[in-house]
Amino acid sequence: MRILSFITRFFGIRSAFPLAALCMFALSAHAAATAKITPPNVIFFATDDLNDWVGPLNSPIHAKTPNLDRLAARGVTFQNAQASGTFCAPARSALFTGRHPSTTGAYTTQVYFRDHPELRPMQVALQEGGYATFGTGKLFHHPAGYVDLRGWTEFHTRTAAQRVAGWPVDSWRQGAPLPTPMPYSQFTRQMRAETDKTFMEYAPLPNEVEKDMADTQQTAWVIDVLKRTHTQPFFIGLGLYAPHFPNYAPQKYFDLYPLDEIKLPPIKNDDTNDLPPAIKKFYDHRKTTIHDKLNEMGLMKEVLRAYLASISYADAMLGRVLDALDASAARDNTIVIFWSDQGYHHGEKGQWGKHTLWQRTANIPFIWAGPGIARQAKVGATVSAIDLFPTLVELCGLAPDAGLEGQSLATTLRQPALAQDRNVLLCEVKPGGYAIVNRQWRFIHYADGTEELYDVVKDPNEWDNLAPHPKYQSVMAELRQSAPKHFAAPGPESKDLRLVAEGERFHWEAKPAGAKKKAKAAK
Ligand SMILES: [Ca+2]
Ligand SMILES: [Ca+2]
Repeated sequence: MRILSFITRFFGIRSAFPLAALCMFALSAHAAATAKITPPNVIFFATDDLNDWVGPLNSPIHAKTPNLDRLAARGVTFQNAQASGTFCAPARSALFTGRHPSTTGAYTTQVYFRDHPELRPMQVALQEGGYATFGTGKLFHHPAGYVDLRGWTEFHTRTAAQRVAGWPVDSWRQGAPLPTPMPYSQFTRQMRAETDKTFMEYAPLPNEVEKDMADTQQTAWVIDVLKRTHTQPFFIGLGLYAPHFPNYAPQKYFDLYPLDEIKLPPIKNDDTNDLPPAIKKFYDHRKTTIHDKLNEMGLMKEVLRAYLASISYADAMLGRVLDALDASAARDNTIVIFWSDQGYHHGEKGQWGKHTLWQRTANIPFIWAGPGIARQAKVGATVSAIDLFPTLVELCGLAPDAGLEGQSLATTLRQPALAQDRNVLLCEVKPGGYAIVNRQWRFIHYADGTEELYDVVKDPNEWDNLAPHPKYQSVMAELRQSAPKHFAAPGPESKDLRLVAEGERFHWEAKPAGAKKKAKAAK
């Protein structure tokens, strides 16, 4: 029955197909090629804060990503893939639950498995579907208390201390190499002197410490897992912290980008003038704290170089995984998925960071390769990271989950020419706020009811907000129809909870009564 179920899902045979014929097909296929009809292995390669500045995508700036180019050549590149959240925590909660924040209430730092223990996350679905599940690194949000420990055959941490501290990712602590001096960047040092904040920190590290970096060590663990003998299909999730700040990367990756060759992204100075007033005020304030200072200090190219260097370092880790896969028995039966949780602004609309509903936060690399997936294909139709879970349900023959809010991309992966564009949802950090995106439009509706509209075909930089023009009212009315009908109330943010570690487990508790008031009074 398991083989039958897999055939049904993998080949997209609909229920109208006569059952008897299907059974005969299943049995003959089983007799002819039992070994071939095993579900595919999956390697999920996750990166953090990586925007679309990678070789396979059409961006004005490209990091050097030879290994991602190699993966794209053997698979499908989605050229208009949208994040499932505007920063790490909500994007990852949506990815693993297959549900948008508007359904789970996980709009910011909510812990979805505390608020909704009844939801069956992706790794549990895979394990129940017969998969051995291996995870390491930043798959979930990186602070302590975010790793959903259910459903893993093994979840690896770099140090034993992490396991009893609530499983933080701790990429830059506990023996990880750090620069001297620290902070290293001129911008961070100035910020530290003026405030107590650390931002835009970067540094080249000596090449010889690459082996000691957290991402390198976690990649090495994945390579060890690939070398094992596997008696059941496997899912391996490798979550890199790169290219999230701090951008510490070995010198050789910085050397790929001479400063005088760094191009700045297209930036329109008065770009925020046509935004709704409250939005303009908020983002213009953020602009003065970082963008204007970076500009004054003449450091933009240095910051960009460090980001590009970190992307090339992440790409090198992908290369190691691909090399290990190619040398393994799993070479021909493994799907590789490359994903980033969300993008990143480098000065566009005056922003250095994420959290926005604009394309710089929303557009992500999303590349799939493996058995049954078309090669050297580019898909311009709009998709979302929320589609990952339902796609795995179909490709891996997992039990259906009617609550999944994405759409399976399995047909598109087999036949990219059949891809159909659609309206995709990206929730903001506040309930009621969202973007609806398709191949032509980005429509933004903030929680306060103000709106923006961009024609991304004519205006790929999203400089001209068309929302105030009467002629676009009907376009917006139609896009508004794709908004969630209901926004779930947000669960408590992690700052309003208390993390309790108990050996290698942990749980979250409500803070004792009065704790919030005391904290407020102390401020
Ligand atoms: Ca992120
Ligand atoms: Ca504008």
